[in-house]
Amino acid sequence: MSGVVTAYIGLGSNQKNPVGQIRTALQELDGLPQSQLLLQSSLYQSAPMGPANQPDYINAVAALETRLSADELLSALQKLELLHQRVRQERWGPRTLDLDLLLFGDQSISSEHLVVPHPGLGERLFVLQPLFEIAPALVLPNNQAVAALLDGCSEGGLQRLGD
Ligand code: A4P
Ligand code: MG
Repeated sequence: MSGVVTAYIGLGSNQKNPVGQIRTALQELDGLPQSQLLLQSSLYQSAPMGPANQPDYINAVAALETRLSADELLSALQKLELLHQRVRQERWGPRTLDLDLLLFGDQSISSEHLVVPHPGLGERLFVLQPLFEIAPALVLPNNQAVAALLDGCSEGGLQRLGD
């Protein structure tokens, strides 16, 4: 069995009631086996990256303390996505729930089905801002500081939602 690791997970949704999707998903993360939700960021709203003809996204980042392996955690995240996609079948909307494994302790992983740190992490304001909110001093395995990445991020606007 592996030791305890702090993993950071990016949550995103732009289906109808995305705020509800994200709030539910945060509770579900806390309910994962051998895992405990340590911190959750505020919720943030932004225009879609990619095709513009879809609703705005709601994003957040969570810190999860876990004894699962990275592969086990990825499988668990994919099961949660499926759980939410079942709800989506009844409605329209491009994306009910996207869960990205952003960081897994200080590990760098590059396998066929898992790349950590998540490749989009450094460029996406909707990931960097909530990550910085809960882990302002965090440094990536390649020694890049999240604060520096955020400073250098040129991506467009992000709105923090009130509680
Ligand atoms: N995979 C590899 N590494 C990872 C990792 N670190 N975490 C593999 C999660 N998955 C990882 O993922 C496809 C495959 O990536 C998985 O089978 C896994 O083995 P997916 O989530 O099913 O695919 P996707 O979500 O359709 O693609 P992708 O590239 O994850 O989409 P993105 O990049 O997440 O983009 N705009 C705003 N404002 N906010 C958003 O959150 N999200 C997207 C989706 C587009 N525009 C957005 C947002
Ligand atoms: Mg994804």
